[in-house]
Amino acid sequence: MRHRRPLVLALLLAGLAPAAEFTVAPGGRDTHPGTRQRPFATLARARRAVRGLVAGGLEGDVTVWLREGIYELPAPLVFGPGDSGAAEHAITYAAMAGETAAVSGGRRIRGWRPGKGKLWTAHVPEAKAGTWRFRQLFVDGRRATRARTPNLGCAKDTLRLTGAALSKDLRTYTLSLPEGTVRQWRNVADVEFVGYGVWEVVRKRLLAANAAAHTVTLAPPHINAQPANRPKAGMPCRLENAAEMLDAPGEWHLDRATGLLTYWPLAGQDMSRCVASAPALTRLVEVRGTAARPVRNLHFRGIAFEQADWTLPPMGYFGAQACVRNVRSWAAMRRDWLPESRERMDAALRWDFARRCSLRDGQVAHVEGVGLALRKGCCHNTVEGNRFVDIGGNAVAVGEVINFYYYRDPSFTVPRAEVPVGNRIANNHIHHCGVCYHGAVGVHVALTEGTVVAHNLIEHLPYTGISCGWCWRTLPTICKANRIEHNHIHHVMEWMNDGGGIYTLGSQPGTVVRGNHVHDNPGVPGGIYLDQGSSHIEVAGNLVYGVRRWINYNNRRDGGFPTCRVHDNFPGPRPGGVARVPGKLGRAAHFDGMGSSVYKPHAPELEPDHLTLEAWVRLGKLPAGKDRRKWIISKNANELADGHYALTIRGDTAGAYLNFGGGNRNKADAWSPAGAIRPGRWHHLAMTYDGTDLKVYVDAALVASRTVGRKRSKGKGELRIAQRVDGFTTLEGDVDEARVYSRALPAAELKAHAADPAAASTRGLVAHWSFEAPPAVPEEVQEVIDAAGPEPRYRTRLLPQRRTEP
Ligand SMILES: [Ca+2]
Ligand SMILES: [Ca+2]
Repeated sequence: MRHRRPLVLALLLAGLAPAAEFTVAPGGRDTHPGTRQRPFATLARARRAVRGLVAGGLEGDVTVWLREGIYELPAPLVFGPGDSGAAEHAITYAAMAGETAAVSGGRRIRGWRPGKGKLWTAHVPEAKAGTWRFRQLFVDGRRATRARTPNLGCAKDTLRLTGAALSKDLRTYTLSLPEGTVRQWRNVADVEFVGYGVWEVVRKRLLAANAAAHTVTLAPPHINAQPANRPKAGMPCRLENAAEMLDAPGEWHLDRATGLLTYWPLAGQDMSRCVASAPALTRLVEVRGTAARPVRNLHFRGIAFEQADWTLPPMGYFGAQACVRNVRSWAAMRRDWLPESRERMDAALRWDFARRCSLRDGQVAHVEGVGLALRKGCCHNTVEGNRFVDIGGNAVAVGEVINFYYYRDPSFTVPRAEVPVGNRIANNHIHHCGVCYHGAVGVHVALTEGTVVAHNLIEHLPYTGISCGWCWRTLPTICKANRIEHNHIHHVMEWMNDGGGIYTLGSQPGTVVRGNHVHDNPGVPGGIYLDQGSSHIEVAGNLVYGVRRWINYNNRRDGGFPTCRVHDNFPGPRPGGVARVPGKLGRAAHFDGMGSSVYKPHAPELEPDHLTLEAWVRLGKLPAGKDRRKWIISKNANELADGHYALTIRGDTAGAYLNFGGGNRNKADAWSPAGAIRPGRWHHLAMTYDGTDLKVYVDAALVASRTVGRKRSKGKGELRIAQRVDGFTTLEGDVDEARVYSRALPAAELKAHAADPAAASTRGLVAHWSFEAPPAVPEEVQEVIDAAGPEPRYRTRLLPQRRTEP
């Protein structure tokens, strides 16, 4: 290094630190000096070159540039203290500007030949030799489906267990399946059972199958899992990984005994040209510092990390929560709280004792396990501007989960050096993750201090969006001062229940859940969920709609509830989200059947003794399914609630409800004959009540009448259009010129309305929706939407899609 001194001196005199750089390119050589003109070929070689600089003492920043291409790793890249930057000098591995560099654990699979029918095959000698057993296959960058039954995407894509029995000695686990689903599969030991519990899944290999008895036996060892997620009659499930299950386009199977890989290409895929690959590694990058020598100031920028497997353990996977699995039986675990009771799913990018490091503007994709884990002693790291997509487990996990000493010994504390402090997960786009393990979450913040999860766009996940905390009691832990703010979370909870857009656990003094925009999550309860032990948490300024329950308190019994401050939130209807379409008169509202509705708060004039509800309604298709009822206009909870009134439809019939005192006994309803409503056509619907008769009209014709003769009892609930007031069901269709009158309009008047929508009477009119202009979004609600953003705000660059979407 001595010969560089004059240069160093000159730069220092000029006020500049000397920077070093190396270049890596797929066409390079590791015997090259690593310059732009003569680049290295591998990242390991570049790391060795950087290590030389680190050993000599860094004198400036170091950058390793990755030129365009795929870097297949022979082994995980490990960055230890010898690869660390210094407090003032950063080490950065970055894709060259405008170029796409992918670091991959995958191996190309070549030699595809046409096989039987539409199948193609390739030989994988390493599989036959037992050195490579992969669980994922990607064809032109698209995840192929491990042969399964029932097939992915078919109307009934799960089976239901008809029974499950685990012997007392935990040795024999037998599951009963519907008739015709169990076969004598050739490689039965490779077949896996996947069962969907309430919020986690079970995945187990089979030991045997009995087609005649419709039963399968699971491969030991077993545990008696958490009751809600334990196999039992009625549990939705599927089976996968038998050659006999390969019966649909997109499915693949690897026969381990022969090394024969079989694939049924999707339409448009020509296997003589497609790039097929499968992961040969379970980890891609490890940052492996120690408490005494953390790895500092090390950065990864603009790089796509792709293709890592996660091997199913011999016991299989009994999910506890958020990709943490139970390895001991539920009862024993609760009795002893042993630290070894639970284990985390491993991550493709796994960091320990990383300080002020970062992962920016890159991508993590095509992983079976967790995407990125910031574990023990990771502090002040930044994960910003990345895209996480097609990940089997959690996209991002921060902090430790297994500190059962908190339960066993309340004086227990985690050594300060191990506490993850001040990590920032911001402006990432996390979507279509949890694809292999549906109990996965987008961002899992476990026991941490000062983690910031902000401005992320999180969508299309099977379970919770952001989960924060890891202790089912209110006892103090290291967990505190986390900030979950201004995230936009939608279409999560697509498979599982008992979770939400944002979910918390345990005591977390100083934690805030603020300004998040959460909507359209079908699973229950779906909004913001303060689960067991949640205490000392502030929930403010969040906008939540299109969910079953905007906030759910499961911390009432353990005393957490009174310590939380929940204020100034915006739960309720979709802000301005009801689209306008050409209507019967001017414009109409189009309701999407996904929770959009119009609401009006309670007002005394909406509770007349006599009333008329009328509206023009046009349905693209008639409601189908088990319960075909839809509420057009309704007030006061539901038909069993005191004071409820409603104009409704049920399939192709029109109807009405009234309730006089609450309960089924006090419910009155009337329904038209079948066929009253036809799809694609505007109908004028009305219900009237004159204190004696409840009547229903379709296109001004009286189609149902019922004598009730009771005085209306008045409610104080809100009124909704296109949704039953309690959110139970939502109309999909168009509604125009909806009106409420404080009198029962006679047939002649309704006839005039039906003949001329512009000529409606104003006498006794108490409410009218013409749907000409979308309602104004209140300023404070618009601020929440803008702050969270439709896209992450600070993302500098989205990697070009080199490959097809999953
Ligand atoms: Ca199949
Ligand atoms: Ca109108």
